[in-house]
Amino acid sequence: MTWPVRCSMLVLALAVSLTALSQTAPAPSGPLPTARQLRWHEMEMYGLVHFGLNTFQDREWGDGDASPQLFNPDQFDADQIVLAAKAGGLKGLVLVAKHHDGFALWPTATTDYNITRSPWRNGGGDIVLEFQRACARHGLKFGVYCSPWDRNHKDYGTSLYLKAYREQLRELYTRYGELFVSWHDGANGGDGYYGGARERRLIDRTTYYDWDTTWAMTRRLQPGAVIFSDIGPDIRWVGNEKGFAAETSWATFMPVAPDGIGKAAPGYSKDAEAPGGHRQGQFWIPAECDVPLRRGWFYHEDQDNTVKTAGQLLDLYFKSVGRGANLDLGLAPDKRGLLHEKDVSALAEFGQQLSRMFGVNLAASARFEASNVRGKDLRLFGPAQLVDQDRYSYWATDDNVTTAQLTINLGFARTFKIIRLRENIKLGQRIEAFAVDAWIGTGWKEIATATSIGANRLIRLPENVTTSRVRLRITQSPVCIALSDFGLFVEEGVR
Ligand code: FUL
Repeated sequence: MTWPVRCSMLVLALAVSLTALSQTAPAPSGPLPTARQLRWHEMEMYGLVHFGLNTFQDREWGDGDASPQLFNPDQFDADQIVLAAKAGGLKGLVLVAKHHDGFALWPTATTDYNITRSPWRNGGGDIVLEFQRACARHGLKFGVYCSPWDRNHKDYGTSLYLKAYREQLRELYTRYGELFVSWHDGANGGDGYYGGARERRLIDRTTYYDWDTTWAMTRRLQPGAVIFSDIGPDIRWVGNEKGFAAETSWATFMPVAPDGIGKAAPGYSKDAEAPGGHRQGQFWIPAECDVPLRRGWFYHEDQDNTVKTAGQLLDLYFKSVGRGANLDLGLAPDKRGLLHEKDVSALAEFGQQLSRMFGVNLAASARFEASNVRGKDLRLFGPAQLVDQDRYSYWATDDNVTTAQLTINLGFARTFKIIRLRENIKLGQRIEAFAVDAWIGTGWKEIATATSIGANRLIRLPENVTTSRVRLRITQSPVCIALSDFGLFVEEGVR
């Protein structure tokens, strides 16, 4: 080999290894989200529709003995409900296909206690299908909630009921297209009609439902759907029905039984641990914050004045989506089969405020300076990745750099009130603490500190800040940084 050839080969080898070095992404850290969980995180908000015999009885929990003849929503319009949800920024709807009273909103072969026995459309209707089709028409995802507790079923408490319950799920999983979630609540109050027995039936929540077998079926028939329950396996209940996660909330979680020792199960877990999750949790099980738009989950005329205002919804948005969780907002169609006008306008106003607020990122055209960029590779790991709207492109630091700072030069004085950060969660939840400073007068002034970020972290400052320079300091992380988003937003006209 001649000298020039040897030389150029050396240069080539060097170039190749340098490129390889600079292009190495940080190693993932801790539990990681699955593809179906990533899609769920991207949704941020969806709705939970409660509608059924309860609506016609003015009740939250029916006993399971009401006549199907009561169900007759003469103006039912799934499009009206779905469009109202869409205007509110909701990206999907979960329909309660069967609540605890056992009344099935679809023509199921598993029980007579279903919609075919109602006068609505002469028994030929299918509410589940109507919602699924309306969601598809308007670009929303669709999911189902089928209550495990069934106060109508005569076999509730025996293995015969469990067979019927699984068959109900099988029908729902196979007739209504691709579902984004299979939602399972943990309630079981004991008393019920139970085919006329009218008694109290208690089951062992840790064994009776044999969830692992059911969820294996979910995976087989709906591989793209996340499974929600108090404890996951994909999404955990946040532990309250008020719509908020803890200020520090980890997507990582380890289900714990109420006694702290036994096996946890849906309806049998330590709720108090759910709002915050566990930093050292073994699984990626982020929180869903469910809360009704009105006081109750079902429609009650005397609750027309309890519809949350757009301002209240925004507050909940900050305390759920803004803490890395998702918001699941309860919608309650009325006896007509429509969302009440008040609910429709609250949703519309909320949606408008959200799009106004997050429409313009004041940091989008800023000049970023990072104290460290992984492998000095600005193209792959530079701070420009923070404003490209891609949740998975990111600013990263070298492996040994676990604290870093970023200066955001806005060019001229801007006023903002909201700060948004996101991590590239494909690499796990990494950052544990950070601070934000603003250049005020002649120096830096700390304007915010916070902890967990994960899929999303929103900070709503107590007042507007006006500055031309902002500084982000990542102050604690066990591993190098992989931040995907930095945003500054205005809050105006929020009622
Ligand atoms: C709970 C139920 O008991 C409520 O009625 C409602 O459906 C709520 C979303 O889940 O477990």
